[in-house]
Amino acid sequence: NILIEDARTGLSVEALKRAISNNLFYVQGKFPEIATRNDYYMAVSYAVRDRILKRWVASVKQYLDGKHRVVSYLSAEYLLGPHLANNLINLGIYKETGQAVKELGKELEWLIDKEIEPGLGNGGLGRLAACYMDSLATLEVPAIGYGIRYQFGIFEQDIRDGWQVEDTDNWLRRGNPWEIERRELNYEVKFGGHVQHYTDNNGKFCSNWIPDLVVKGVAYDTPILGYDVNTTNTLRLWKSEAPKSFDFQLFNAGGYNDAVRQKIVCENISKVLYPNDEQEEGKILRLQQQYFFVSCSLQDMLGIHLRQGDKIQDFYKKFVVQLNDTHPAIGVAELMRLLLDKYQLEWEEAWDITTKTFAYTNHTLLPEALEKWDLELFGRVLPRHLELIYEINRRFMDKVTVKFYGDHHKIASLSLIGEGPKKYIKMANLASLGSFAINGVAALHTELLKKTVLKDWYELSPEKFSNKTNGVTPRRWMVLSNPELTALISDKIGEGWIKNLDELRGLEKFAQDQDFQKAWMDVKHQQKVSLSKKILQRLRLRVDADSLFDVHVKRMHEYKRQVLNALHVITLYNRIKHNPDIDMVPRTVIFAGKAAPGYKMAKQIIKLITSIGEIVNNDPDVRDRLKVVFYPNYNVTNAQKIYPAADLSEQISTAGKEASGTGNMKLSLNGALTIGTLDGANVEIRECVGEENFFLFGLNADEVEEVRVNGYDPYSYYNDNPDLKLALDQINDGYFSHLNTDTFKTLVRSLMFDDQYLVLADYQSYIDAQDKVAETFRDKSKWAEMSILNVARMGKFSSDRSIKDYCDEIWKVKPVPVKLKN
Ligand code: 26W
Repeated sequence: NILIEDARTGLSVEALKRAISNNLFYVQGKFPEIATRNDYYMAVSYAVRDRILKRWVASVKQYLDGKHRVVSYLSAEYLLGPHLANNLINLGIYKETGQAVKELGKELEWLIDKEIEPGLGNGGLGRLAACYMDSLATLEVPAIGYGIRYQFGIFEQDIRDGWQVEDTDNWLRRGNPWEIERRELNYEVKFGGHVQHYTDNNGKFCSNWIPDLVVKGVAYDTPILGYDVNTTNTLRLWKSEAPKSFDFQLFNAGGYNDAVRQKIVCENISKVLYPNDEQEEGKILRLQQQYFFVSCSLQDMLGIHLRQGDKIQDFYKKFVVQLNDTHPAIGVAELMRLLLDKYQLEWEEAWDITTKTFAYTNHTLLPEALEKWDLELFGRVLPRHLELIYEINRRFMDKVTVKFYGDHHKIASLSLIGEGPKKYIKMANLASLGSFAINGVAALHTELLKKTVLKDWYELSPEKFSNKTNGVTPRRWMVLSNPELTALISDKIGEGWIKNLDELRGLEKFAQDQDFQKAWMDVKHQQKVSLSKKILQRLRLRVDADSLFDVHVKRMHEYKRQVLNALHVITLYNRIKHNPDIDMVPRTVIFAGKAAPGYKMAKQIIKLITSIGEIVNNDPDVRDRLKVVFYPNYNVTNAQKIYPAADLSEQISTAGKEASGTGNMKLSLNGALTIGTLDGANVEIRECVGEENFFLFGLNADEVEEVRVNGYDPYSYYNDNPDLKLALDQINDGYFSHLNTDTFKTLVRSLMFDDQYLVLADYQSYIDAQDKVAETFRDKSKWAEMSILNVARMGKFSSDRSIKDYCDEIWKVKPVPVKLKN
């Protein structure tokens, strides 16, 4: 018995070697002489998956049979990153697998690099969902993540002539060994049509939704294994297809072409991820995507619950459903529909269950990101839900009108329906009303939520509100991406920190130790050399690994102020031009990030950065003192290579605009010091690492408000600051664009006469902070000390801490350890 178990799923080098060969032969029908790199990647992945599977089965059995509450995370995005290396680390067999692969004549790293990452997310929100899945499993919390299996994830970015061009992300083209297709697990989802009302034999008022389109959602499961535990949770992503019966009917009626067209319409729903970050589009397909995955997921949960023989009334005891922003907020109306129309509950009972089930996380304060659906469009796609939302709102408005009698402004603001030239549905209001808990993602963000976008909701139900500061998983963002730093840290304080990040505190006492400082900076240097090689390969640009690596990586957005950084680069360049022998700290300024394809200004900013790079990098006067890099196609894979090499982390958003940020945490945990504003989680990072280890600049959120109220005049900043004026004039006059004055016209105008994000107001303060950075960097020992202290004090920003807080304060769930039986 034990022998068989070992042969199939043993963790020794021998067992792994045999498993890889077996997979190559029996699963893929290949032998070493003809096997390709991808064949080997597949074989290793299947071998690893086999080892995860028995843990997965044990986990599912343990908590779906038992009486444990399960966390259901609803998210339109999961930015998972490559699986193989992560699973090897979480299983604890990285070394053994490396050895096994070596003995088969291949290199593990070479196979790991072959994986195409699943880019099923845009940025922060999607990556947070992935970190949370890792922490839920590691903390042994029963959880299911639900989402969409987009056939095409976030587009791939290429840079041509300095501009961004997009290419489709065909991530499934070589197959996906990590998912298991579950054809038998599928649900029907209705769209469009109309609703019939009738009274049944018992005199009960009933509704019958007659759709004009029915789509089938098929489950694809990916195991999410925790670190150093058996717990393996499920990420269940839905793919849309045409239901067999439906096209069959059309086919029989002679409508072959119609049947084929229907099939395409159905499959389109999970075809592609919307590449917009913080910008609402209001497209029908997007609403269809949201409803599609939420409906499948709720039907699935109800099925699981009822199969266990439990009462429908106890649904909320079995599942707590977290809404990752408002994208799945339609779930509130959908659960009501299912409880009323399918399970025949009374309104009050259904509403009671619904509002005990959902909790809502808000991820943004930007007004343009708030989801609103044109009411007419909404009614065409989801006629029954429109009725339900009207009824939810009618009952709510009855109460609110009494409570806030005469305060029309407040009543209108709380309404689920917005009035104007066109009526619309406010998803944040639906989420807030339908949830028992509402949270922001950093302390400042939560405070601003209570004061601004959700003010009226806070005044109505203050007890629902709490803060849950974001976190990131140290497994992927330290152990996996920075094995050298991991080894150095573990050598000093043991490996406990990987599961209990507060233990990093143990590094504090070595912060001034000369030998440790040297080892610390050696690791950093090694990482910078690696990244330099990548930059040389990818961009044919030579950068100096001894220079200060100044890293600004995130989605391109005006509020994130990549332009402010670009102005600093120009200012440094002008100092060199003005005084060619100037003694300055050499810098490599590294940018990376995608712009939403329709976001003109963000694309122009990319062009600005690449154009500055072209001038600066090729100017012989500059010598090796300044380099500008735009690293293309920023994704999880590339982020893992960039973070470890950073000396300086740019977190320079306009105060009050970045909800939290999570790249700030990843960079800091890899030893980068932060230059930043008092925005999002920067505030808490600074509190933790100590103000003396953080380069602060700029207006705070209150001052930003004040400047705006008093009438902001960017032009006066331009006029009064010669360095700023010179930089902007150069951009405007075509200094960086072959004297073409059109290229950056809209950008410069927007900065000088509008400047929504107060770039000009913060310019001088930023330059001063950057000068302080450079001065500090000259003192290598001081820098090392700050960097060590910085890492030592970052324990709070583990996603394990975030998830613990959610578990204790919102979900009320406890760990359920999974034991393996042989
Ligand atoms: C509907 C268009 C759209 C798409 C995505 C609007 C808004 C979004 C997301 C909410 C944007 C997002 O990713 N927000 C980021 O969430 C992170 C995780 O909480 C935070 O760290 C970032 O500060 C926040 O910008």
